[in-house]
Amino acid sequence: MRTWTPPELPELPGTGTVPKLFNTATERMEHPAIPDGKALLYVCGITPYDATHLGHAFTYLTFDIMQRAWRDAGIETVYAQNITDVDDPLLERATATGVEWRDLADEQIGLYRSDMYRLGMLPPEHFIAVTEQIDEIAAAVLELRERGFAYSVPTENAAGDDLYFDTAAAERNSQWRLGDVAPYDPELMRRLSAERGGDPDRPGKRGPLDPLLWRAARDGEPRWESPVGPGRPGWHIECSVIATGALGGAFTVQGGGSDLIFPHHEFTAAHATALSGTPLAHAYCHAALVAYQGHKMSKSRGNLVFVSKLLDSGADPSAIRLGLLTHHYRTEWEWADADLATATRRLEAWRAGLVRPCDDPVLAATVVQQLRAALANDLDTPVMLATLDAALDRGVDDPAHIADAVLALLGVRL
Ligand code: 5CA
Ligand code: ZN
Repeated sequence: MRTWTPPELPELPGTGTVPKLFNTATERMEHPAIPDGKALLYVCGITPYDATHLGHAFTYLTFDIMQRAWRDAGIETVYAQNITDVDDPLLERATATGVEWRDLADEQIGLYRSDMYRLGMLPPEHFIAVTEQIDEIAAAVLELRERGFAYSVPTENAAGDDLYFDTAAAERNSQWRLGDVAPYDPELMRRLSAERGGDPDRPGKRGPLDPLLWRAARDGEPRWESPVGPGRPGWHIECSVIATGALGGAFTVQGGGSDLIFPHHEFTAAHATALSGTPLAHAYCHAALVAYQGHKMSKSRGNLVFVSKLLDSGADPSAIRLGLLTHHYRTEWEWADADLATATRRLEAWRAGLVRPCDDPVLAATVVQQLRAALANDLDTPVMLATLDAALDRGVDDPAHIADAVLALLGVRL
C-alpha cells in the first residue's frame, strides 16, 4: 500500500546511544539484536473501520520515537506495518452502516494515512494489507497443516472445515513454548483469548487456546480460493507471514499496544517459529493502553478522541505529540479534554523560551546530551520534556541546535 511523505528529520552533530528497551517476553531491559546493523521493526497496524484515535496515535508515536532513537544512534531502520483490512469487526461495521467492506477499509486507510502524515510519523518502508498477501498466508497455512501443526474443525454452513493451530503439537515439535511472549498464567490466557477474538469454548478444538488459521467461506463473507479451500485467514498467521515476508526471521522488535501481547503476539511468534525454526523477534515491546472516560479507548466501546477531529479543530500536531509524550509509553494513563490545552501552553512556552534573550544560557550541547541519555533509557520522554522545560525556562545558547534536536528526537516543531 502507498504510505505517506516522511517528515523532516534533521541530522544532529555527534551520535546518540543505542536505546535500551523493555522486552515484554523477558520482562527485562535489553538491547535487542540489530542484524547486519539494521534495526528491523514490525508494528501491528490498524483494522481500518474507524478513524485513528489517540490510543492508536500513542502506540504509533512510541515506535516512531523508537526509530528516531535508533537513527540518532547511527543505525539504519527498516519498518514494516500491516493493515488488517479483512476482519470480523470491519465486516460487521460495513454491514451495520450499509457500505461495502472494501470501500469502508479504503476510506479508513486513507484517513489513517493522512492522520499519520499530519502527526509527522515516520512512514513504514513496508505497508502491507492482508488482502495483498492472501496467497502467501494460505501457503503458510498449508505448510503448517502438512507439517502437523494444524487440524480441521468441522463447520456447518461453510464451504469446508475451519483450520486451527495445534498449540500442543507446536510445543512438542518446535522451539516455541506457550508463554514465550506473554508472561501470563493459563487462566488469564484463556480469559484474554475469549475477549480478544479467540474461541476457547468452541467444540471440536484440541486445545482451548488453539487459534484459527483459516476460516472456511461462509455466505455473505469475503472469500479467496486457496490450496486450503475457499475462505479467509485467521488473524495471527496474517501478521506472522507479513512480518517475516518483509523483515525475515528474528527481527529486532515486534511492537504494538499491550492489548496485543496475548493471544496475538504469542501466536504470531508461535506460527513463525513453527514455520521457520527461528524465533519471530528478539524483543516484544508494547505501548500501554490509553483510556478515556474511565475505560480503554476502543472502537468497540466508542469512547474515542479522533486525531483528525483535533487537527481539524486547529490543534497543532506538535501539541498533540507533546500531550502524548508527557506519558512514558509503558504507563497506562487517561486522556482528559484539558490535556490538549496544557500541551499547547507547554509548546508555546518552549517557543517563547527558545528566542528569549538570556545572560546565563544553558549550553545546547549539554541539553542534547541529556535528551539523548533519556531517550536511550527505554524512551523516557517525560524526562526529555522536563529537561526541555528547565532549559527553555532559562534560555539556551544555540536555539537552532535545540530546535533541530527537538524535531529530530521528538518530532516536535519549535
Ligand atoms: N489490526 C490489529 C493489529 S494486527 C489491531 O489491533 N488493530 S487496532 O486498530 O485495533 O489497533 C491498532 C494499534 O493500536 C494496535 O497496535 C493496538 O494495540 C493499538 N491500540 C488500540 N487501542 C489502543 C489504546 N487505547 N491505547 C494504546 N494503543 C491502542
Ligand atoms: Zn498484528
